[in-house]
Amino acid sequence: MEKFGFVGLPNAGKSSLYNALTGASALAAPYAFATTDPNVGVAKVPDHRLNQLASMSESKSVVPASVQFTDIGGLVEGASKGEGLGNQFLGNIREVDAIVYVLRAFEDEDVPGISDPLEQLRVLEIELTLADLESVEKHATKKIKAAKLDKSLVDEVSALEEALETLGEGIPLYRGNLSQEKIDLLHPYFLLTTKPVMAIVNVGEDNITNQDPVKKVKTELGENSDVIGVCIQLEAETSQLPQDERAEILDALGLGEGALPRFIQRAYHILGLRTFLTTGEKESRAWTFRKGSTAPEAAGRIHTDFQKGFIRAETIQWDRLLDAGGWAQAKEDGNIRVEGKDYIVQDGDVMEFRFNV
Ligand SMILES: Nc1nc2c(ncn2[C@@H]2O[C@H](COP(=O)(O)OP(=O)(O)OP(=O)(O)O)[C@@H](O)[C@H]2O)c(=O)[nH]1
Ligand SMILES: [Mg+2]
Repeated sequence: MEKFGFVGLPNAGKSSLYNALTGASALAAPYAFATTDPNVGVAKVPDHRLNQLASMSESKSVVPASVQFTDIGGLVEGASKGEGLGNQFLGNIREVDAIVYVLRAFEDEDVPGISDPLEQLRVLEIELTLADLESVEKHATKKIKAAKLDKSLVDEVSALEEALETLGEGIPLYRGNLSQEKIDLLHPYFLLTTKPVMAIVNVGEDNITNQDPVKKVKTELGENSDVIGVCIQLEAETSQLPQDERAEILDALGLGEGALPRFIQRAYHILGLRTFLTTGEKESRAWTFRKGSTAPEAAGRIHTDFQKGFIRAETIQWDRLLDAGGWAQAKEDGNIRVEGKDYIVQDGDVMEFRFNV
């Protein structure tokens, strides 16, 4: 399962966010490094399409997609040189597929630490960038030498050189101009700043409707970045309540269903994950696949036999199926397409696979 990691300064609210998502009670405390070993949890991806299909099919069970997230210990200035949890911390970040910066904007005298989200972002980015710079420097000289004899290394060396230049200017690679091809060539070096990032700004409970800190971070990370304001404390406290009570309280505060469903959806998306659906009386289910997967690859998410023995897929977009009112009707109307092994599965496709084992 794909996973993303919460990265932030001590007391930013990472463990509280973890608790809000899982309803768990990991230690959240007003002192630095309350978390040392990472907490790992799973969140269901909310999907209204799945719910609509399930009620169309009167499915007995409904299974949403899920993603994994890791609550990592706090990072401090100098982490790249071993300060605080240092190397252990950076090792934890290496293992995730995407980074969620948790930036504190709430003010609370009883909780030490800075409340300026931009200042925190600066510290986090510097530490990750320095760690990457060190990794690249370590490998670049060797590779440049090797490339003199082995011409097949030319592209990799040029990616390393470009990374070196960007990182040397203090710019994380996700902000730099490296092409996706070059980023892919850097894969063997397990860098941190080649991972996709998003940010959560933890706004105070006395300031929930103030969008300023969120806007500032978005401007800094770029207009296309994913930045979400969440009052983590509130969401964590209400996560212990039954679903309907929680919804009522959040709604009364003008927060709708809360920020967490939107957050999970965005996180899923930036990981390059997409959903196809299956639906029937027994079960409606959302399945995760990587953007760009072919029909047999997607079938393999259900069962390896489906991939090995793939014959063809029958498919229709979820909303067209809903319009038809059911699979049989859609088929009669000629709206179910038959696709072969080269078909690139689209987000929101409802699939049935034909296979032979
Ligand atoms: N007032 C207020 N307090 C908060 C908010 N979010 C978190 N806190 C408090 O801040 C303290 C630190 O929160 P944690 O979730 O433990 O922070 P962390 O990022 O996991 O910290 P480390 O594990 O030390 O890196 C706890 O006492 C929380 O109750 C918030 O939105 N408002
Ligand atoms: Mg913590």
